[in-house]
Amino acid sequence: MPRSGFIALMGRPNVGKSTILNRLVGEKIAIVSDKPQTTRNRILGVRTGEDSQMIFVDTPGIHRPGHLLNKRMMEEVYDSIRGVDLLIQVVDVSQRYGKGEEYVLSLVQKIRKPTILVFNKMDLISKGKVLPMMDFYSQQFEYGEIIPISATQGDNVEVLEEKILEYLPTGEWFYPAEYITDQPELFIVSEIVREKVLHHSRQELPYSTAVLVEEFDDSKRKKGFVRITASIIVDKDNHKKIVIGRAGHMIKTIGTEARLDLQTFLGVPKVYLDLNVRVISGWRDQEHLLDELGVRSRLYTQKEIGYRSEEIGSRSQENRS
Ligand SMILES: Nc1nc2c(ncn2[C@@H]2O[C@H](COP(=O)(O)OP(=O)(O)OP(=O)(O)O)[C@@H](O)[C@H]2O)c(=O)[nH]1
Ligand SMILES: [Mg+2]
Repeated sequence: MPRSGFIALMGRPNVGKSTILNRLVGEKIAIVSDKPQTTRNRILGVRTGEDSQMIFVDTPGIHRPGHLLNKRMMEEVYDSIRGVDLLIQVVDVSQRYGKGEEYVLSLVQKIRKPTILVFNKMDLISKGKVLPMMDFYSQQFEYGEIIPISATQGDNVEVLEEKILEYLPTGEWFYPAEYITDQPELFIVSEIVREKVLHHSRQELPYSTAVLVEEFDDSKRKKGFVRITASIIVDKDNHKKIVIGRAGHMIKTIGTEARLDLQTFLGVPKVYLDLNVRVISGWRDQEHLLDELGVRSRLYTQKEIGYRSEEIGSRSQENRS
């Protein structure tokens, strides 16, 4: 009998959840950056083996919601956790334990589902340092496993995979073998552009930028090219100047890097990418724009979890939103 089931990745922003997802699925389906709050919606990634199907759910990093955007991001987290068979709580071992981590832990304690604790970024610390951390966490919750890994180096990821399988129920597959993600192609296109914006921006810009694909013409795809027009949406006029850069330098770099990745992703030798920058002040609080941007709104799952998203605010003050 095959094993199959749902596994949610949860944790603070920037701990490496999306990197782990991409590793486990074996394809880059979620964008990754060194800025917190990179992932804004839940992302399904499926890995089908000979007699198993693991369905991973990557979630936005848990933080204090300020704007409507951030509230929706946290709703995505709660919604994702609800129905899964297994939770993977990801901790960045290079960061000190603080309020944010404490809040994630309190959620895990409250949800009481089978949970694997993953200590990620082991390449950044000496092995000895992990023992007291294991000791501390194992006193806080009865984790099924505690597994130290390095997602970027791939260290110990197979061990994690084997352990995950042990926690999945026996049952038929949910998706066909070739199914990899639920993310629409157009959404991934906009995310690839956003990833490049994140790579090149600093301070508040990463939090206040979005990307909207305005035109996607793939009528010549068989001939080897796709034409894309996309807007980088920013909150303020001075952000627009930063994204464009001196003599258009920055937007040119973003465009070049995005184009190369888009060619790989779409499997065509040539992508024509036309990038604009649009200022829409307060976009993070505009319902219709968030809808259009694919930051979905779902029903609050307070009942199942017993938490209000506002509570995150009082628990993890150190995160910005
Ligand atoms: N050194 C090191 N860096 C890592 C490792 N895993 C992830 N990173 C880096 O950590 C940063 C954050 O990774 P993401 O995968 O985007 O983190 P996330 O948890 O999905 O973040 P949010 O989407 O913001 O919640 C990126 O710069 C990654 O390259 C690791 O094992 N070692
Ligand atoms: Mg992420």
